Amino acid sequence: MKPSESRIWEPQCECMDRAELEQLQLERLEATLTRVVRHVPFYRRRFEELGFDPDEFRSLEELRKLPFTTKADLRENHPYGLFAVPLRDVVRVHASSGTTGLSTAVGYTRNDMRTWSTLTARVLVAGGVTKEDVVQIGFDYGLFTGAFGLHQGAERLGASVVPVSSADARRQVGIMRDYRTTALVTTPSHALNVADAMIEMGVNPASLSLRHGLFGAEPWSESMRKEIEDKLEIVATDNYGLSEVMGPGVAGECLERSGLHLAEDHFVFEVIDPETLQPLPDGQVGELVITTLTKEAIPVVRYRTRDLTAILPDRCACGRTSRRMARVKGRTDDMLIVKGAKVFPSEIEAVLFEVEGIAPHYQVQVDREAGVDRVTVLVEVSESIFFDEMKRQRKLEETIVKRLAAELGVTVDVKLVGKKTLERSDGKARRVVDRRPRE
Ligand code: DLL
Repeated sequence: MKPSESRIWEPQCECMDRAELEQLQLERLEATLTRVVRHVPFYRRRFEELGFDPDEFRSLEELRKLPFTTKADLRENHPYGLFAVPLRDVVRVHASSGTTGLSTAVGYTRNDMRTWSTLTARVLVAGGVTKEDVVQIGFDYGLFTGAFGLHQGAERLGASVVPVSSADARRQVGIMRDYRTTALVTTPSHALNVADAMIEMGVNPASLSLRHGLFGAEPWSESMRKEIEDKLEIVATDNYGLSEVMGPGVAGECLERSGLHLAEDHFVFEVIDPETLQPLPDGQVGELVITTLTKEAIPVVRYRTRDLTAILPDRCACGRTSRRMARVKGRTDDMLIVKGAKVFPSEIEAVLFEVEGIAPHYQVQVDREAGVDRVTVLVEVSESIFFDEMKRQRKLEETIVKRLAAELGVTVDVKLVGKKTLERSDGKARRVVDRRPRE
């Protein structure tokens, strides 16, 4: 048996025959649509306007006729306006992290909690975690769904959970060493901070028990994965989710690491063109749209995630039959238009990790001068380079500018800054600082 074959938490669901899965999706979708029409005035109104009757719903394709739900809809109905159950049936409330403004409340019934921990357990198992593992959770415990979500999944599968929360990187290293942590769960940017702290503290990764890293909650690049894996001497997997539909557990990589398996028995996934709003075929990058199939407290229909990805067409070698999505490229609202070209911070990141002599910490600043957007990439460099002669600094700057121009198709400004000048985050990294005046 290949090692990956034994790493499936719920084979009866994750390896389901496709026709059977689609039938299950259809049944669950009908139930969800009936439930929202009955219990959520927002959906009732919208469906009535359309003359849509859930009882006449016959095929998954018909979902495309329904309107999208957006972040603005959630905001207008904050905190409990979109809940389909009374608050007495809600056992937990969390919130989206508010990356792009006000965060919005989400709730879970007892059944939702059960589903959630099952799905995060799937992600953990797919990433190599077993009940023998000691799982260190480095996400912030609070309204953010990351810590509680993965914590519950790890407990569910019987692993030993160390709920450190989003402590400073050195503290994470100390605990990792003392508690013999075998799996680290956090954001990729925090994982890199932990790796750097480990080097500074003179801790040899080979002396630790750490083997797996499950990272998510923010975009990261393949080059960043390599950097983290090399520094921490682990296997790192990517996992994705968003609080509006549940939190972590929506999708996660298996050890094949060729795309994130989608929990299709609990959600319907579509990819649309964010401008025309038309569905895109598998393989094409567009905005991910998610409909919940089993959520009781706050079901959502065609939620526009603003995350850019593609559904991968082929089957994975691991044995799961679920489709996968490509690593998230970024959010539609993170996209910068530089001299007419579309640029994502993750593309900048991928280049930076390949340039020798720079610490891979960066920030993208956007200003507007005389009506034109100006992008400056701040890059941290090692002390030796920063205090080195100007000539060497210039040369490095030029190399980065050239490499970025080759990749992005436009020239952006690059500024080298000293080590640790850029803000470090214990949670999601703030990669873009937008200083353009608000319109
Ligand atoms: O970040 C849920 C989560 C927690 C996922 C822990 C994975 C691990 P929110 O705070 O609501 O929920 O933020 C959701 O974060 O729409 C994406 O833009 C981004 N995001 C989440 N996971 C990834 C990922 C959690 N693996 C928003 N890659 C989403 C890229 C991600 N972006």
